[in-house]
Amino acid sequence: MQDKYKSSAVYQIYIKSFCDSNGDGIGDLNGIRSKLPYLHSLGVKYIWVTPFFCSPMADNGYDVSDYRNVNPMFGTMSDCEAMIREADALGMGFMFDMVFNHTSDEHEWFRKALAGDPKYMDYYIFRDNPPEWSSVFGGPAWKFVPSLGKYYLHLFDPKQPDLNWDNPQVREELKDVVRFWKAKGVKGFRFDVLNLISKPANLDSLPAGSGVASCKDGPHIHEYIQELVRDAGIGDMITVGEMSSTTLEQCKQYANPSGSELSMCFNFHHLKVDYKDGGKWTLMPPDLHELRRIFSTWQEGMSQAGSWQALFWCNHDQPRIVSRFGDEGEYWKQSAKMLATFVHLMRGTPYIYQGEELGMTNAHFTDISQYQDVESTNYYRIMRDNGVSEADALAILGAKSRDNARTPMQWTAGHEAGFTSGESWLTVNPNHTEINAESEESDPDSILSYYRQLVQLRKDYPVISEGDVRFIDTGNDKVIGYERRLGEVRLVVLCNFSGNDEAVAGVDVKGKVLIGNYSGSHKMMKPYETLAILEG
Ligand code: TEU
Ligand code: CA
Repeated sequence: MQDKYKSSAVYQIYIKSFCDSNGDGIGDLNGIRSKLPYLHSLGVKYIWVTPFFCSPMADNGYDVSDYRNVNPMFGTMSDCEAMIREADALGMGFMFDMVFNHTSDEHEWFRKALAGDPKYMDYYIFRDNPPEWSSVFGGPAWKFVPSLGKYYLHLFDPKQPDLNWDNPQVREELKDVVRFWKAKGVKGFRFDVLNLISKPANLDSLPAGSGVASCKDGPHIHEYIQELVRDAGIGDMITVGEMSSTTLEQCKQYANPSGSELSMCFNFHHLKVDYKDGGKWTLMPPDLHELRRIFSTWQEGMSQAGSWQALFWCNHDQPRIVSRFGDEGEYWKQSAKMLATFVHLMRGTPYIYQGEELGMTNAHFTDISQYQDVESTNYYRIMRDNGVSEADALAILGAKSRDNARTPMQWTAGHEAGFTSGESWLTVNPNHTEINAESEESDPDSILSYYRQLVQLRKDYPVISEGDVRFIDTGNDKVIGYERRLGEVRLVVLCNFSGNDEAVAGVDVKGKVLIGNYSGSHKMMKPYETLAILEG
C-alpha cells in the first residue's frame, strides 16, 4: 500500500482562500470541484483540504463545533460527496483534516461541560490549580470558568479547549468521526497537532512554561495513535500527523514502516532556521548551515529506520517560501524552482501548498487592519505592548504572519485574481497581475510547468520515489547537495541558496541533466541555480 504515496505528490487546499463559487468572497467546496481538472493537470494524487466542518471560525475552522457536518459557509454535504466522487473519477483522493487535540468551545460536548455535566467535563481538562503555561497564540493556556470554579486547558485559543484523550469515551467518539468520513470515500487523513493529545500524568505539579512544550510526545502518545489507526481501520490509507516540536526518534516510530501508526509526519525544525534565538516574532535571514544539518539528519535518519517523511516548505501556517528563503525580485522564478527541486527530489512525499506552484509571495500588507489571523492580531498587540514600534511590528508580521499564506489563490490577472466575483474576505495580493495560474498555464518555462515536471519525475523514476538518500559535501555552504541511489542508478541534486554565482568543489558526477533552472554546469552555479543529474 505504501507505494501508493511514495510516487505521489499531495496538494494542500486552504478552502477559505482557494476558489469561491458563489460570489460571497469565501472559498468553498464547489469552488474546489471547479478546479479539480487543474489539480489533475498538476499530476497530484491526493488533495488535503483544511477543515470545512461546522465551526465558529475563531481559528478558521481549526475550532470544530460539529465534526460530521459541513459549515454552511463552505457548502453542503451533497457538495462534499460530489467533490469526493468527482476527484475519484479523475484518479485523485481527498485527505480530510481531523482536528482532534481540541474542539471549539461551541461544540456540544464543551457546552455540556460548561453546564457542569460531569461526563462531559471529563471530555476536557479542568483543573483547580493548573501550572502556568502559555498558549501558542499568546497569553495563558488556562481559562477560568467562574461558574465551575475551575480552569480548562487550551494550548491554542481560549475558543479551542483541549480534549482529554485519557478518557476512553473521547477516543471512541473520535474514532467514530474517522469512520464516518472513511465511509464517505475519503482516501486519507491529516491529523492536526497529533503529538499533543497525550497530556503529562503529573500535570498539576509541572513547572511554568510553554503548554505545547509540556505536552508534546506525551506518555501514551504511541498507544493512542495505534489504537486510533487500528480501530478506525485506516492502517492502509495515507495518513499524516502534524507533529509539534517533536524529535527524530519519535518520528521514526510515528511513521514506522510496519504501518501501525501513520504513513508520515510533518515536523517543523527546518522552518525555524530563521527564528532568532528560537523566537518566531523576530527577523533573521535563514541559517543555511543549520538548514543543511536538519535536512541531512532527518532524511538520513528516517531513511535508515525505513520511516517515511512528508516533504514541504509551505502550508497555511507558514510564510511563502519564495519570499522567505528565495527572492521575490530578479531571481523570483529561479529561486522558486530551486526551492521546489530541493524538496521534490528528496526521499518522502512532497506536499504542494496552493499557490506555491505559481511562486506566490508574501502578502505585503501595510496596515494592521488587513490582518485577520487570530495569532497575527494577538501578537501585534503583544509586540506593541512590549514597546515594539508600529513599523517594526508590521515588518515582523509582513515576514511571519500566517496570513501571508492565506491571501486568495491567484487564478487570473483580473478582478480579485479570479478568486471571487464578489469581494474577497482577505485582501488579494496586488501582484496577481503578474503572478497567476492563467498566465503560467501556457508558458513552458513557468513555475507551474516546472512543478508539473517535478511531480511527473517522481512517477517516472524509482530512484526518486524509492532510492536511499545521502547529503554530499559541495565545498560551499551556500550550495546544498544530496544524492539518491537505487541499484546502479545515482541522482545528484545541487541547490544554490544564494543570489550569487557559487563555486562547487569535490562533486564528481557525469550524466544527463534530469531537470534544472538554467542550462548551467555543476561546477559554477548561477544565482539560485538547481541541477539534478542522473548517472547510470
Ligand atoms: O497548527 C499547529 C501548530 O503548532 C503550528 O503550526 C502553529 O499554528 C503555528 O506555529 C502558529 O504560528 C495547527 C494548524 O495547522 C493551525 O492552522 C491551527 O491554528 C492549529 O493547529 C490549532 O488547531
Ligand atoms: Ca463562497
